[in-house]
Amino acid sequence: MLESEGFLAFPSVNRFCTAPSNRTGFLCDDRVTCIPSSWVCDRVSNCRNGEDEQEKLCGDLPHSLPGYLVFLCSNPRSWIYADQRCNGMNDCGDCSDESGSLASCPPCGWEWWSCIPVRYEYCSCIPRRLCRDGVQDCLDWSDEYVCRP
Ligand SMILES: [Ca+2]
Ligand SMILES: [Ca+2]
Ligand SMILES: [Ca+2]
Repeated sequence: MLESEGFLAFPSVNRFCTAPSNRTGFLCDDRVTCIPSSWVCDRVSNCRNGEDEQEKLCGDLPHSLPGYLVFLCSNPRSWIYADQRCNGMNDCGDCSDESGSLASCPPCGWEWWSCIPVRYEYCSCIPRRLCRDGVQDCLDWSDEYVCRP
């Protein structure tokens, strides 16, 4: 359990934290700032001292990252950041981060409409703002004829 939570990379510090919108995050050295997982190793310093971009973390992605920041897609060659799991977007490319048993996401929230999307970027629901916008987003056209924005 300790290894999977990243204690090996940070023997003395547990940097797990919860970023805004309930996303899995990374705690900066100031012990207050919690940045979303996907801001780690994105080549932009988000922590004051740049500790989110240090070589020890980013040298061998994703293995150099603590496990809680990483979600492994069902395709063994693909991985995403933990905060990209269950965010409605098809980040793995095969929807294993949204509709797979690995991800075990809750059902689409009220701001989403459940259907089979026609666009690759969504998996099992589309954002409600796409309802009645004059463009087909669901295979069955329910976004244009049933859904209310
Ligand atoms: Ca960063
Ligand atoms: Ca996703
Ligand atoms: Ca639409």
